[in-house]
Amino acid sequence: MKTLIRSALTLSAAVLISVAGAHATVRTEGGLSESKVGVSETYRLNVPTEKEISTTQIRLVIPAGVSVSRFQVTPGFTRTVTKNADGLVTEVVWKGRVAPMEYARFFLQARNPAQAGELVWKVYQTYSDGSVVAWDDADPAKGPAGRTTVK
Ligand SMILES: [Cu+2]
Repeated sequence: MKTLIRSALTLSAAVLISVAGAHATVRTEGGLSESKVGVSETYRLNVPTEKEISTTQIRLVIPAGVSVSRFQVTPGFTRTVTKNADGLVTEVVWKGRVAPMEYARFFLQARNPAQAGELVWKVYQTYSDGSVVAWDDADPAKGPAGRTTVK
């Protein structure tokens, strides 16, 4: 009986840790948080569903100075792109379904800014009940934005 309780506790602790670590993130394709000035880079947006209901929409705001050129096809998702007057992609919305215990990955190719600095990637994750989780640093402890150091 003692063993059973202990393993149940260990299991719930492990679940808590994995949920806490599972934020929506933007990294390079290789999983890095840094890249180089002016190069073409492949970025990976990773979105885990952290509730008991599905994620239905993901909105990504492209940092200023980043020039998106191409998207990898993501089966099961539709994509809507917003561009500014210069033809640069400023925002991307994917609609589809990421069920509980699943994560989705979206890949895009982009040219980095010509100047060194920090890219801040804001992500807004909508669930099937209409609730939105903002990964935009509005509350950095709960919803940190994705970051890439360009140097
Ligand atoms: Cu999380």
